[in-house]
Amino acid sequence: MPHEKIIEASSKHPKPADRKFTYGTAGFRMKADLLDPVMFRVGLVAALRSQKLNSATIGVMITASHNVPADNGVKLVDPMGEMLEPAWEVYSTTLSNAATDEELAAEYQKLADQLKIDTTRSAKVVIGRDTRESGPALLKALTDALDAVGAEYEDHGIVTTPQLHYIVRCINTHGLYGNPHENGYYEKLGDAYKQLMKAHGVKQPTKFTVDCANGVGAPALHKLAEYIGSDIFQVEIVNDQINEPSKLNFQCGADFVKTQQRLPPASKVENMVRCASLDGDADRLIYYYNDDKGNFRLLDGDKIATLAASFIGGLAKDANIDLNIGVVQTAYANGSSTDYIKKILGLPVICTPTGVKHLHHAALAFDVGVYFEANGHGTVLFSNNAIEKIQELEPESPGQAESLKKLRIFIDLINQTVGDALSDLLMVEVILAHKHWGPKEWDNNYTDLPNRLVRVEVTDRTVFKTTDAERRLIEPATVQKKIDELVLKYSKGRAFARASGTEDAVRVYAEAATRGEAEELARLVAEIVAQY
Ligand code: 16G
Ligand code: MG
Repeated sequence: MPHEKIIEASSKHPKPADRKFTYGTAGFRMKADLLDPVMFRVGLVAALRSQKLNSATIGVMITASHNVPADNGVKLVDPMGEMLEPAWEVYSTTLSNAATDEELAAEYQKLADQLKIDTTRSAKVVIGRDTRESGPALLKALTDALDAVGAEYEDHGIVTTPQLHYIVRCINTHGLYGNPHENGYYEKLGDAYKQLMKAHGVKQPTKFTVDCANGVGAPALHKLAEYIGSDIFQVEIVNDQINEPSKLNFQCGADFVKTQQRLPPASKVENMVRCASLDGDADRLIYYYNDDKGNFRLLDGDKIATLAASFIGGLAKDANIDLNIGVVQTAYANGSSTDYIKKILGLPVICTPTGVKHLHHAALAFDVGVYFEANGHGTVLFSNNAIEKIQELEPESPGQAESLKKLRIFIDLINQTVGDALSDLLMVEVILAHKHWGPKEWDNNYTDLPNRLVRVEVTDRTVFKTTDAERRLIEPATVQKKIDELVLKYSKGRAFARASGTEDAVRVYAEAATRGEAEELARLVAEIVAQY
């Protein structure tokens, strides 16, 4: 009886009575020493999810991304490498909160009955984890659950989050998407990069520096760089000390650079040298440089999105192929980037709530959907319709043939499952090389409006309810009216407040024509919010 096995196995992973767990924007995430019972329960959910989907393989990624080393987390990956279906986030929350081992077994059965899941059929799960010290013990809690219900599993060890998403898709497409292991990933991306650079005689502009946040992106980037070869990929890797767990995300990583607006201390580079940072699980990328006067300049997710959209648009035009290209952003996108996409690139823009799953979903509406959050999560999705069009078109001139060929390879260069720092990095390098651009030329596409992000502690952040893709508050009742009145006083002013999905706080974003105005607007909106 799986029932008794669940109860017995669960007794080694008891849930503390005073804890309430929630599958949030990025799965479960908390202090690692609290996560043990959650991991066990996630194992049960993963097995049920696989059984529900006719034994398709489900992914489990153990990571806490850019959080401090003492944290950890877990998230589930659906068969095509996409994020878990929202209804199952709720089931995960329910199972994780069952008070006792018996209650857990009962909830498991209740869910199976409710969803008509045949729990005797085979369940398949693949697992990956980041470099955190707590990873192996949490893996054990997970596999204890998988063993209890007789699920088959493969442990892929230390891999980036996007690598695990890639592996899941490869398995479920029976290799059509690529070979289902870490090396298959380097081969697929690396070959596409080599072809786009070498076959076209394009040279990488200069050496550049990548900060790997002392996380899992470091070994992955070393392997990728080795596979590609230093003749066409001249990367200087810093913050790659994964054997010192306390250094993870410390004074480095995409989040550090974005919030501190400065180079990580380890990146000792000359002015005008382009740099990039990954986060702790390598699903987020930002670029930056110090200009000729030594001023820090950020090239964030918005800049990556506009670079990608304009390059793909150009290729499509030269290939004489009609593709409906669109860009998906969130409210955090700088107003200048949105203007640039609409007015200069002439492309449609959709704004969604924060969180990769929302952007990803919206991007599916286009033939080519470019989605990026300003913080650097994002990718480019090519629809089946677009891929067919690109594969089938017969070129009528050498120029058209060349662009078509590049477009075909470009699809393989970009991870289609989820935002991927390494894949995005190769994409940016290819585009800069093709355009013969350094960081300054890229930066010059448009000038960011000065902006400010503030974190506000409130008594209860759940009272803040938003609408219009988080750009407006509907509750508490009078707050939006006050924000509207304030914003009117600032040239190019825009501001919004939203409850964080990952921290117990409300975030306030403001932008305006000058730095002083942006800061003042953010401060005043934060003061309004802080009253609740
Ligand atoms: C999570 C999301 C990220 C979002 C961030 C917002 C994923 C994989 N990650 O890290 O997309 O930008 O949360 O955090 O979806 P916040 O709600 O605390 O502002
Ligand atoms: Mg991450």
